[in-house]
Amino acid sequence: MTKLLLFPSLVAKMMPTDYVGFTFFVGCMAMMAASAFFFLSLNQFDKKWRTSVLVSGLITFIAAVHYFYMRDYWASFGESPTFFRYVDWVLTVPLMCVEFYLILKVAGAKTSLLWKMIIYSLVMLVTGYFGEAVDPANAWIWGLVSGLAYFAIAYEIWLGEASKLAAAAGGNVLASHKILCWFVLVGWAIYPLGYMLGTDGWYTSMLGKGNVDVAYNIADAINKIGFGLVIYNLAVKSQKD
Ligand SMILES: *C/C=C(C)/C=C/C=C(C)/C=C/C1=C(C)CCCC1(C)C
Repeated sequence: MTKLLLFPSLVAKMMPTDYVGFTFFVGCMAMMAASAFFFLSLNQFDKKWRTSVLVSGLITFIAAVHYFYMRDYWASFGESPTFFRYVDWVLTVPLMCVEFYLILKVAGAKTSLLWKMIIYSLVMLVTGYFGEAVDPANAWIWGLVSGLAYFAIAYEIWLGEASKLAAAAGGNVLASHKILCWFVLVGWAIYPLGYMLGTDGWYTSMLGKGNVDVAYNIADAINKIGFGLVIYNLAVKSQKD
């Protein structure tokens, strides 16, 4: 008893078999290291590219802070930190839309394109949150609406206005835009899969249940850090030409 009072535990225990906790821990470190990398590289870029790389760093930095919260939340309660997860996404996914807008500005991208993509992403995330946290009994309906908004984003960048701007820009911008498009189509597809593993719906009999956080943590590392590195590479290349 006295021992408890003298040494209050400030850090939760992590079991060696807690692979969910492990991915949260690694997520913290990866997001922090990536942020340091992007921020410390800023000086090498001129003004035009500095903003884009700065946004890459902000995305991983915002995620790093949320990962520290989520890691502790998981360690303390053994529950999915759904609320912090969605706060993180609501901040970082619109910033990824900003990245698309910033690189397409050379071809004359307008803020209306940016707002359109931000609104799609907010619809995608708010309906996803409802399905996971507010009205899980109807998870598949919320997930479907969310999926439609996701589809709208993918359509915009692959075939819509954004793709036309990328084609007009050509060169390095077009090449990088294409890679980012693949991130959205393949990397982002991990999220709805995680959602289906974590909620109950008609798909549960086929997919079974799994840990939603492992899927989300892996997807975040791929998408946030990978996305940032594509922008970083584009900045390095464009500055050389
Ligand atoms: C850094 C965080 C990123 C890139 C998060 C992306 C999240 C998604 C693409 C989530 C999509 C969802 C669906 C398409 C349907 C089910 C609900 C969501 C929110 C998991």
